[in-house]
Amino acid sequence: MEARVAIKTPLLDQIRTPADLRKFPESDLRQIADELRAETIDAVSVTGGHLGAGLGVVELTTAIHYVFNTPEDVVIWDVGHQCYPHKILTGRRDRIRTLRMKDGLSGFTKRAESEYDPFGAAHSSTSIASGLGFAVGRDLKGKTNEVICVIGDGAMTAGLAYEAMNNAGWLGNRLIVILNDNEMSIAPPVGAMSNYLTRLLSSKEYRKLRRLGQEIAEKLPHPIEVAAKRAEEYARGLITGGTLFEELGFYYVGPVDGHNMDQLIPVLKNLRDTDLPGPVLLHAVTVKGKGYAPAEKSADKYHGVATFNVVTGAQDKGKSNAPAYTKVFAQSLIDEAKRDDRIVAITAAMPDGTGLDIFGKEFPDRTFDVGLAEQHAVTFAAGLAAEGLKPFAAIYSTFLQRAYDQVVHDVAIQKLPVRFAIDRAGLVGADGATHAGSFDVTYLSCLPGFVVMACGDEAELRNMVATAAAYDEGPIAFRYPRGEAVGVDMPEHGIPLEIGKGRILREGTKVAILNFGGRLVEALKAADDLAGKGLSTTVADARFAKPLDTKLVERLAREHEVLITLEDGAIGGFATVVLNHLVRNDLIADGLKVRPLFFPDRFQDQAKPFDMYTEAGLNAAQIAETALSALGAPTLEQPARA
Ligand SMILES: Cc1ncc(C[n+]2csc(CCOP(=O)(O)OP(=O)(O)O)c2C)c(N)n1
Repeated sequence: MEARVAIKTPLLDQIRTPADLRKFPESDLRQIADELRAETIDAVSVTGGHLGAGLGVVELTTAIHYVFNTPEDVVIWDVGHQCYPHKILTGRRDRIRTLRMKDGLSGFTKRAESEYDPFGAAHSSTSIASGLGFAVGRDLKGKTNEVICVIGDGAMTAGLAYEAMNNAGWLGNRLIVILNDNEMSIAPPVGAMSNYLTRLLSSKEYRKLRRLGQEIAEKLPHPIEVAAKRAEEYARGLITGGTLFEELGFYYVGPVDGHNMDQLIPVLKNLRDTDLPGPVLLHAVTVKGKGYAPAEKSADKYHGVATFNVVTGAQDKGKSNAPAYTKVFAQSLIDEAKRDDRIVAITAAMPDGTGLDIFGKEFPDRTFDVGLAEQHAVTFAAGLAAEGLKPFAAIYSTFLQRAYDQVVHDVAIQKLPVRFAIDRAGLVGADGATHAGSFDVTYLSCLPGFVVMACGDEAELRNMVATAAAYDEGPIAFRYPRGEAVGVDMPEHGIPLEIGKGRILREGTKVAILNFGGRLVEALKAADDLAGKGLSTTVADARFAKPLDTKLVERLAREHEVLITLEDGAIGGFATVVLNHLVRNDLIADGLKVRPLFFPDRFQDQAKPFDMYTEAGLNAAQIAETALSALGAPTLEQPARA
């Protein structure tokens, strides 16, 4: 890597916690923010991670910790991907270059990490609901601290945010919500809410309210004055209707320039010092990637980056020999969609992450980015399926959790043929436990009528896309891991698989490894290791957790001394389906040792995927060890691995 530019941070060097920050005069805050921005850029250039969002809130972060008495005053960052500057100011600067690494700082807010992270996150739109919980709890306990939630305009498109605002407006507890409006989600935001916020910033009515906002910046009126002022404005015809936020019971303040300390500090002080009892929404306008030209210029504003060169902005993206699974999915779906015009695709604010940006270029009218709204995405897909279309809902395993009742109630019970393309199955590395795709096989395999597939390589993924496109009987899901695929030869077109039929890749006699999903390569390596010990090993790929290939399972159980099930998911998934079949049918004969391998019963912190899989006991050497110890044979010498 090229030499790094040394940065100078004389003021930031004197700040360990917000208490140190508060000792500085207001006139130094501009420079402190600039130093904080430089430190954030430098840190992320060596760790990779979320950059654009953090750069957009440098001033807000500085101002909030300056004006409010954190950690007594509770600050909740929505999603938490913008919290790196917050971590630097709250006692974690010395570890900021361990972000997202094994034993390092989490890339999100995390309760276990700091008292300045009162509520952990990583999935979006939880800040107002949790903040309201803090506010109501505070009032019940007779405390007087503030609760401040910072939520982006992208996160503001999720139903949960509205459910919380609806409740907050009704309950009327004191709560400060800061809407960080950068007119960006990961991709440019979509939907009526985005249009609404833009109108809010530009309309005549709001230019008037903006003046009101400025007055408020000088002095926030008492509740009674607010009411009087609004009555008077209505009477004079200045206001024709309240903002959506006001209708929900919030007092709306703004818009303010979220990078201008001279605006932010007085507004926040007034919010702090006013005796307004109910919830307030401060509308701050910011620029994602602010202050770093390569980020400001890029289409996604450097939402998530690899390590990079600070001077040029060039990211160190490794070369790969195999395509990414996501890309294989997108190209396979394009191939199917060319031949079947009923195929449509849905994403919840993740067009790049799911590959639907590629699909969307080919089929703009058949691609739907519904906003950061997985629940709606699934029910919308159910409606499309009921209307006779073939919807592919492309959602990460971890985010589909949010739409579980929609999967059960709107899709499964009605037997609607929604196709679920489940990306980021298994352990995901740097994003850690909140983003691991651990539970989908468990939560889908228990649903009557669901077909649940997982691919062991990219050719299988292509075939599974074709299988899903051809299958009209009911819901069907296929899962695939994050990142680079295996590098196998690809069929030109996908070939639909027989539903419920697995395959055998290698025939042996003593040990059988029955894989489901992303550990297939490790199963084959384990078979090699075992062959080195003279143990003949069968490797089979189940392809389906549901319906299970019972004939395959029975054969493996009958013809081997050890049967290992292998999957990249939690308990209750594939192994449970296999064990259930074996036990109910008395197939565990004398002498057969069955060893289910799946994720451990704990949330695993971030690390490199290989290390996380080692910790989970699911790499080749450990699979082979499992077989050897089941047979009472001497163990392998642990081979040195990269
Ligand atoms: C439930 C859920 N779905 C998807 C995501 C992925 N995601 C992370 S950040 C983000 C965009 C957030 O946009 P916004 O709130 O405007 O914040 P910004 O990054 O623009 O600051 C998305 C879609 C998520 N974290 N949680």
